[in-house]
Amino acid sequence: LEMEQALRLALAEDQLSIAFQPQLDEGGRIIGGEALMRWQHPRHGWVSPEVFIAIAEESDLIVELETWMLERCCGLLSRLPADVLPRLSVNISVRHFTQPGFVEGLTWVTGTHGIDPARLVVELTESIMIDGLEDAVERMQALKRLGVHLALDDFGTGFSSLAYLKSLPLDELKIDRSFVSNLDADGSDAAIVETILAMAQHLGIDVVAEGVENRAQRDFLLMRGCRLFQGFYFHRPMPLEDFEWLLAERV
Ligand code: G
Ligand code: G
Ligand code: MN
Ligand code: NA
Repeated sequence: LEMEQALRLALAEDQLSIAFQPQLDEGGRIIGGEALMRWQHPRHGWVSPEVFIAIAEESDLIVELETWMLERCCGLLSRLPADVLPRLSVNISVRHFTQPGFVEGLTWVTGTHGIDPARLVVELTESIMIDGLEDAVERMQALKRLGVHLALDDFGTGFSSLAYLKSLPLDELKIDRSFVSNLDADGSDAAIVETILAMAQHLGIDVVAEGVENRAQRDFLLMRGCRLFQGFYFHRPMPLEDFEWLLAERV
């Protein structure tokens, strides 16, 4: 509870920031970025998002944090033309996703900033199916009507049922980095990644490989049809200023 209070204060007192990790196509061109929340506590320093996101998710505080995040990201999208920054991905927790008014909120924030909703990628995890597949599909369809793009994050680590995939209105799958990191060492993870890529191709869903840390992993993925990449091999998450420099360099 103490931490929750500190986090509320952090939001009010401007201790939160956003790190951006570029996403690249097969030619090395930056096609977007993932926005990741950061918290620098005045005394304790950087607090891991694994820790503070989990605490925020215990209450509606996560809704406030992600609303702040969406506001910032839509602001950035409106400031940068689509040829400089085609898209931005934002993580949305299941608690926020199932909140009444979530779709209305997104409609409002994209509308007030005058951005094309298709430039916003909403990253969800398999936990959105916690209340059942039908509820999740219904909510996702409402988002699709607004025009935002939908990605399934950490794919392969949750439910891991492939059957539901065809019922979800997804634009993108993000292969969890645990599979990518074992590509060199582990034959079975290579098989899993190949299967995910083949399946996504059949379903017409884009795949982003996360956690790409070396060239061997990139080459393996590329040879099997992966076209979108994110990971330390290319860029680490970085402050907005650096991200904008990088984008300016590329144009
Ligand atoms: O950012 P890494 O850089 O350490 O992020 C750790 C975890 O925190 C990841 O699983 C990431 O998805 C999550 N995360 C970062 N920002 C947000 C956010 O705004 N909302 C949610 N739900 N998760 C976030
Ligand atoms: O769960 P989600 O995919 O949203 O989390 C993104 C997390 O992955 C962030 O913590 C980010 O810092 C981390 N990340 C991004 N690229 C790499 C990578 O190449 N290697 C590792 N180990 N982590 C990465
Ligand atoms: Mn993510
Ligand atoms: Na992920």
